[in-house]
Amino acid sequence: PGRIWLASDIHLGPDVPATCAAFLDFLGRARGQADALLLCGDIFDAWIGDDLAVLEPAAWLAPILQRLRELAQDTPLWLGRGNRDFLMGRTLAGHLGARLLPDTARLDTDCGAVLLSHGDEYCTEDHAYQRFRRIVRNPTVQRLFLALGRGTRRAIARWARARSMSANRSKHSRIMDVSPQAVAAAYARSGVDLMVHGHTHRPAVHRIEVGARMRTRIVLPDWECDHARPPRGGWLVIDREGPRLYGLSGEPIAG
Ligand code: OKV
Ligand code: MN
Repeated sequence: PGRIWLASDIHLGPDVPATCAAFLDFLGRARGQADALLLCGDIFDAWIGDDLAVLEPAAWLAPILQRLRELAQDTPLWLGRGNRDFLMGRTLAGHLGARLLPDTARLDTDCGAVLLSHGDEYCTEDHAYQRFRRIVRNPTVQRLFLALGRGTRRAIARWARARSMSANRSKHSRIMDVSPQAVAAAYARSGVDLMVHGHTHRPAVHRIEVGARMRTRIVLPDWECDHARPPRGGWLVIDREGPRLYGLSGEPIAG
């Protein structure tokens, strides 16, 4: 209830200072105008453990955590895990004064029920990715990973990134998008008319008929301010007036 702001796929990291700056800017706007801020995954381009980030945050990360903490003091902040920052956990949430979103959340908004998730669970055609996802989301595997030292975790992360980059080069773009069947199944299961997710980096407002009902699927934009001309990014506002997408400087985006 109230005015909800949602953003996803910001992919913050040490190599994208302009994106980090744009995100800090966004947090400043959200603090004055949002009744709640929901970050729907891949906020960070990599996350190898809350312990490292909270105990000894890197120079690029410290101001981001600081601003998130400040915002959470007067604006409810919800953190959703993505396919990259799936290791974000209760230590980070506690440190920020934020709450963790479940993988799929059914939100009660001023324009009805909304099904919210990161979106990678709908990419069911990408079998290699779904296999990776099952392995790294296994609690035992995660416990083992988190028991490793910082250097070893970093080395594994570097290796995983290199492997994934070379694998993605040979994947057809249809395979990297959501599966229409998976989306239809989620509508049927949940009964909602509005679904919001990120992950695919294909921002859009899709209107489709499922089970003789018009449904809307809003794909949140990814953020890229360091190499992209013009810079990309934005967020979704949901309130009594319905869902609306905004660009990085707060300008409305058609949809
Ligand atoms: C996140 C992705 C790297 C995709 C590894 C167990 C295991 C966790 C991890 C390592 C990698 C997260 C934590 C990262 C997502 C990539 C490359 C591709 C497709 C293990 C638990 F199994 F190796 F022991 N990781 N990092 N990818 O660098 O943030 O989502 S990461
Ligand atoms: Mn993603």
